[in-house]
Amino acid sequence: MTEQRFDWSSEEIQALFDLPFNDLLFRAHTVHRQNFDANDVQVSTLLSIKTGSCPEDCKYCPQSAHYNTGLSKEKLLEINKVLEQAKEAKKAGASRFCMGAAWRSPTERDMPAVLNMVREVKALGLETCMTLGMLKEEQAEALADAGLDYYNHNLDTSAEFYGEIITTRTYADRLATLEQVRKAGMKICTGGILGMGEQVSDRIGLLQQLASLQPHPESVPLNMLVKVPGTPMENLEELEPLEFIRVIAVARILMPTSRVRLSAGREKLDTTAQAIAFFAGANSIFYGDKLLTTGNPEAQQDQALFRQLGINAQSASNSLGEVVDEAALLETLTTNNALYQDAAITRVRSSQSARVKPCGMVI
Ligand code: SAM
Ligand code: DTB
Ligand code: SF4
Repeated sequence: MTEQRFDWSSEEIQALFDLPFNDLLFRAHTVHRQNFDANDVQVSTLLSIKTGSCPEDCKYCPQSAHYNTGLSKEKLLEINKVLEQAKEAKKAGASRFCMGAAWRSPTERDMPAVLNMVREVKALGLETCMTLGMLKEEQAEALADAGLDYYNHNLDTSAEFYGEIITTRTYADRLATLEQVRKAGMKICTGGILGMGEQVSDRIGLLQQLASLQPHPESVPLNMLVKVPGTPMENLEELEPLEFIRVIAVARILMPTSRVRLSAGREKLDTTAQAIAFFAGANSIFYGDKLLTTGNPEAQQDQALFRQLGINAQSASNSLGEVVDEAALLETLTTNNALYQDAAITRVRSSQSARVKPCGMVI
């Protein structure tokens, strides 16, 4: 394992950004291999449990009530709808189910329903993650007691640039919630968005802040801005994929044992760019055709990508240590899921050597 550091200076991080691309990639991939199976990628599926009309003014977000993006206001989803989606996600191969709400913070009235979602989704054998906005100490404790594994709360950018993106809360508010999450004993999922018009110094500031968290966040989602019409960021210049990959590589070097997630924006990355991102150290993705309100590559497309690259999807049952029942899996694939009724089934039937993951993802 690589030594973990929490005191990276901005000059040291700048020096990594300044490396020739091949040197940076070689270094990041070396760190990656020292700490992970380089062909293993964790897959999470997202569900928006409460969509739209958020009081916050995050300039990138289609769900902010400050902008007209055509989203209709929705109530908190009922538990049965959440469980339906969670079961589908598990069947399709996700190991973690991430539930997101367009809230500044959850109200006391919302908490019982949210806690119930955590308990019920966990009972399906999935890891659980929620992103609900700012948390008070008691709320973080209640989520942890219900069995929530991860809490997502992104820092989004540097402290310096933050005020240009969001005015309704502060960077310090964000850090305070992460502190509560840690204190309650949950794992932290925190990262940012690239392509919001930030300088390289802001990317450095974000990564430096993330890498100063002790221990490092278990999960670091790096999102490429999804430019949604109606938001103030809809016409920003497209982020160059190689610049995005550079950020992934530096994140891998700074936080050697964290899962770095190639998050929103994958629809804009072709197969080659995604392959390089995995080489640079990304080892987690959002899987399923929808993020919260915007699109994501189709599951079938990701399965093809994983097959092509020889990537193994870390699965729910894997993480629970269950044994694979290939007959049951084949039954699931043939009867329940149109997604797999082509090459995947042929592979399971015809080949002893087909790498069938316990989750049902055939690659
Ligand atoms: N309201 C909660 C919050 O802000 O923490 C949870 C939901 S919010 C949609 C979760 C994260 O999604 C944000 O922190 C941001 O990083 C990401 N996000 C939102 N809109 C995005 C966009 N257009 N492109 C990329 N990432 C986005
Ligand atoms: C994260 O870092 N990215 C996800 C998740 N955490 C909650 C959200 C991406 C949202 C993209 C815009 C949308 O679909 O609404
Ligand atoms: Fe609300 Fe979260 Fe969107 Fe900001 S990012 S507007 S807090 S849903």
